[in-house]
Amino acid sequence: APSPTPADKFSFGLWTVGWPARDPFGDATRPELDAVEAVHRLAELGAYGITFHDDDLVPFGADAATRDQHIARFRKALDETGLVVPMVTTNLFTHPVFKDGGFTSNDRDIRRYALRKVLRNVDLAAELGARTFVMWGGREGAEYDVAKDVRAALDRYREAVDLLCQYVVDQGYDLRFALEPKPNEPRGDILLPTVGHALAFISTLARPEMVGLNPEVGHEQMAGLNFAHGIAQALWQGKLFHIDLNGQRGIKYDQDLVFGHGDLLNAFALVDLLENGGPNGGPAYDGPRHFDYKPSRTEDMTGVWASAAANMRTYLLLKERAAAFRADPEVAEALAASKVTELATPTLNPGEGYADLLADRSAFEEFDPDAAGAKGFGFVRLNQLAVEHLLGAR
Ligand code: GLT
Ligand code: MN
Ligand code: MN
Ligand code: MN
Repeated sequence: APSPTPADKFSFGLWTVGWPARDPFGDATRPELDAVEAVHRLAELGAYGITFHDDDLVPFGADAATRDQHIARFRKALDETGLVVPMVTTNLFTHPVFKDGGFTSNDRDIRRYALRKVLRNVDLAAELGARTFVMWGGREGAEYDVAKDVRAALDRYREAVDLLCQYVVDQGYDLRFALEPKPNEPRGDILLPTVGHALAFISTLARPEMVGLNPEVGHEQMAGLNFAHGIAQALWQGKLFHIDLNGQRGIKYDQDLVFGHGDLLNAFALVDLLENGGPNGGPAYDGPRHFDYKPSRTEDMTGVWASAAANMRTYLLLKERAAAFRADPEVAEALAASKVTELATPTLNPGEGYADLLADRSAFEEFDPDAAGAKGFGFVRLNQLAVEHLLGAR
């Protein structure tokens, strides 16, 4: 595969390569990474963007002068490397004050404080030219059903998102919000647990057009869901504003592995969807290919940079394999034989309504369901062709 270049639009969270690998059971295994070094190393590896939480860049509670200093050195590194900041997000989960959530904490003063923290960071996002503002509500949830009025919590969630949209409109910022679903961890149950829940929530907002999704591979897979299907629906509804790529092996804790180091076949389908848009062609997504992974705790700093490169290389390899799959005449023939392409044909004829359908004897009276039911679709053969392309055997 070719080496990554900024044209590939690969971006990384500062908290990913910067994770010192502290987990609930063990201490950090790596030193803190300076944000300026992260910018330089990622640029050298061929990334185009870097993203951050307010508290990744400026320590929580720092005074205004310290904050300005941190932002200034970060900006200088961006200018030196040409790296951009396509997305910014706010940490509403680390400090103890957010232990019952930010926007949906039972404590009203904490909710007001959370809104102020986000508003301040929205200004910074706009100042740095970010076009997407991600909101992962990791602490918005509960462990105990009787301890959270979920309907009131959703009212407060909506109140928060509506206020933030109003602020962006009034300031004239070119910024959209992307909600990131996750089913659990760190809370026992998180609100807006899946792509589907979040899409339904967005439809109730005052300005639904300003709010979309930032789905993460592992988060949907933690719920046993098909990530490529979730992304297809988000695209179908015009809601794929951003994406968090990583790897996850089944229903367990959030692994945040390198992209492709989990369900590789689903990763293949995902890259094919993003790049080729499915059987009828055309790129489906042109936003950042953002990696939200954690370099495993077993790795030293050499391993951190190797894993960062691995995310991009795996994506490009899958892109190459997906292109070969789409270009293979036998695949085209198998897709047609499996009627994959026939699904794009509307079920009714142009102008046809139920009266015409009811009058069409071939659709029912003369239709032979037993004969149709006896015919195979050939999906296994088609999938094997995908596996062989993925394995480099074709
Ligand atoms: C945190 C979380 C990620 C989110 C980040 C954005 S924070 O690391 O685990 O999935 O994308 O808030
Ligand atoms: Mn995750
Ligand atoms: Mn994470
Ligand atoms: Mn994420």
